[in-house]
Amino acid sequence: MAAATRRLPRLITIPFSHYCERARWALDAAGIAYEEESSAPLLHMVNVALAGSGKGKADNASSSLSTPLLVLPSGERLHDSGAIARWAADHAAEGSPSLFPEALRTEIDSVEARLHDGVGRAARSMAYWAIRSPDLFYAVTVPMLPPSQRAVGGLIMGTIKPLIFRSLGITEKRALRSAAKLEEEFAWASGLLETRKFLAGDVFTAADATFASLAAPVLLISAAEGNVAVPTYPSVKEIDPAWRDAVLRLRATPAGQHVLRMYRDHRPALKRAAEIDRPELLLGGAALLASGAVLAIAALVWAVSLLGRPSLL
Ligand SMILES: N[C@@H](CCC(=O)N[C@@H](CS)C(=O)NCC(=O)O)C(=O)O
Repeated sequence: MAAATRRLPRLITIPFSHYCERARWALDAAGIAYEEESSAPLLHMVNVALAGSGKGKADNASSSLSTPLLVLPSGERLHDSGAIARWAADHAAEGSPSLFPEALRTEIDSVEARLHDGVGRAARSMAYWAIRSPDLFYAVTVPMLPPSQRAVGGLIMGTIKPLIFRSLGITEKRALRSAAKLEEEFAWASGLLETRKFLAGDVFTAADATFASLAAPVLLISAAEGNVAVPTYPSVKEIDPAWRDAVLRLRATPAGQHVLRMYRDHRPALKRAAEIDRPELLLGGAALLASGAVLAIAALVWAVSLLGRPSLL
């Protein structure tokens, strides 16, 4: 469908990304129907570029082609999960509860800012590490891809996995640091919950939805526990024993229990009206990989030729 004739907002995602889940939850809660166009990491760059955006740069582990990206029917683009959540609240369907009650806006902003940087990044490192075995990695990611990519999902994710791990610097050491950071952030959130029922006050707000979305890949929130959008996480029993304890410890904290409650009681049904599959992204991704390989070879040839010139030594 041509961009000009689209009537629904288009949410461009990496389907298992927790920042994308934050945006999706906000749209679902606001009762806003949308189309989701998802792709594997790397291919998302092609998709975001084709959508005419390259402006997401909200943390140093995200590129300017980050997801989620919301393309509005007017052509306007929102390229950050927080901006999407605020837009959704401002355009909520009649009768939908507001996730940003006016009286709590300042508190929500401050809780969310801490969650975005603290929980979001640490959760990504720890979760990727915990599912690093090929079997788990494919079981979580491949079924979430659109059909054209799922058909060659093993090949795509097998090629992309080392690139993801290298670009995000995911190692055991980083995962251990992330687990320690998450314990700190969960202790902070548990502290907030000693004096209030929810993270920003006594009602459910965007702060709770954000915390739950960003923590879901670490706590391995399952479909049976209310994870309607990313139902592919393994059970705690399936991950390697070294990480199982860390997950169970986080789940058992008041903050972890809060996340479980948020998914059980507050994760709305999906308002997604359609899932768009764009097979042409596969070609774009192959072209991206091929040009990366050509550049790497050219750089190597250049470096070798420099070393070979005595005048430059
Ligand atoms: N601040 C951004 C962060 C988004 C982000 O880091 N997205 C990840 C998905 S987990 C992504 O698209 N990474 C790939 C990239 O940055 O190109 C937001 O909240 O939307």
